[in-house]
Amino acid sequence: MSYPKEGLMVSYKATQDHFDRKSLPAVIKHAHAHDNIVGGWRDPDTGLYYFDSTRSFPEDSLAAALAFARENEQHTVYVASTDINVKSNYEQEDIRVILDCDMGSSTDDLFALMMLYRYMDMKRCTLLGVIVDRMDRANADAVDVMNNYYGYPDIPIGLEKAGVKDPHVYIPYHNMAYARDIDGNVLFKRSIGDKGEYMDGYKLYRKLLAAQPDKSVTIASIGFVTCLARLLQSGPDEFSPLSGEELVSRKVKNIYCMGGVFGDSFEHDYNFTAAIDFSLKFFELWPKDIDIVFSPGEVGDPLYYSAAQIIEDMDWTSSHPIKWIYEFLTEDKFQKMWDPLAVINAVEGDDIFYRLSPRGFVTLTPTGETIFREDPKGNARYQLPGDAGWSDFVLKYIRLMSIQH
Ligand SMILES: [Ca+2]
Repeated sequence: MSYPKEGLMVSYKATQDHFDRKSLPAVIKHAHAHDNIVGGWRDPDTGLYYFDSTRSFPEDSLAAALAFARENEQHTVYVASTDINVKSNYEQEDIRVILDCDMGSSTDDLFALMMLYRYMDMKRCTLLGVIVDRMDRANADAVDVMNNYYGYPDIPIGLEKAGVKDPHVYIPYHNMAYARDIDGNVLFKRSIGDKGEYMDGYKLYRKLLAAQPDKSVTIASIGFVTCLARLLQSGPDEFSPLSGEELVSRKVKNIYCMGGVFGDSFEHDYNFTAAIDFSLKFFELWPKDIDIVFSPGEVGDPLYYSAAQIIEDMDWTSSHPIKWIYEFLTEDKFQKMWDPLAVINAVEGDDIFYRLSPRGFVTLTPTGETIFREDPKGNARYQLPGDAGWSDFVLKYIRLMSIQH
């Protein structure tokens, strides 16, 4: 007998609920006839060992493992090399997501977007569109590159055209879309050519929301709220007779926002203060009965994804837009994984990954402070920081997504 060192382990439904000496032979018989793997765990509450005949998938085949988990009504996929369990959420319905990002500055936006493509591969969500809330078409072209690279070339992209002037750039990767190899050939494919136009971000919001069922859309906002503020102030147009506020009230289910400072952290919030006039409008006009979950910077602070790990995790290909940035553009030693936390929460729901604060209302001051007032009728909650084990788990989960292909 030996212990598997790697693989995505999923149990067969046929051997479900076997947990005593008497039922063990049936499990072993099934395992012999299938994959020769017996998985198991001990329930600390009952002291019982549960055995299952188990199937192993390569660790870069998460979509196939999850499809098998759903077929077999299994709640988890066990990742042998990193000793983590990934929830299959097999009963969850499709989540319709709009991603709103400040692409072109920090690379965690790219990882958040990558997670959404991987969730789509796993049939966990539908990405309706990507809004780039930072001006400059190169940033939208970078999203176009990502759409094409990950096999979703038709996902619509909107671009902010009257937003924040020259916000700070942390890593100048906006030219990634035009990268060339040493022979001068363009490295990454795009759908929208140099002469193509991007729809204004708030307009694309209006178009996408108008076409969706009521209360069905989840927004993951991981940059500035420029386009959201303009959406909320917009009037009727060719896409909808509703005002922006009415459209949001009618169509949006909830929003997950990377930003805010709560609890013990004193770190300055970037996303809201960098676009403060837009942020104040957003906080004023966002409907008070639509849930908003904040992901404060301190929750993602311990999640260091190092440049060496990024390059290693993407060694399955010689040409990758995120890896290219770390190979050729930046000396940065790591990127903190702030933005993926809002996306993970948006797709996986509120009960899986996080502890959330009680409900309340959040207001924003003109200096960018987020003030939380507890109230059971409030629409706002925020993620609470996890312990070291939690941070380790989430980083392993994001890294597992990086190796999928
Ligand atoms: Ca961001």
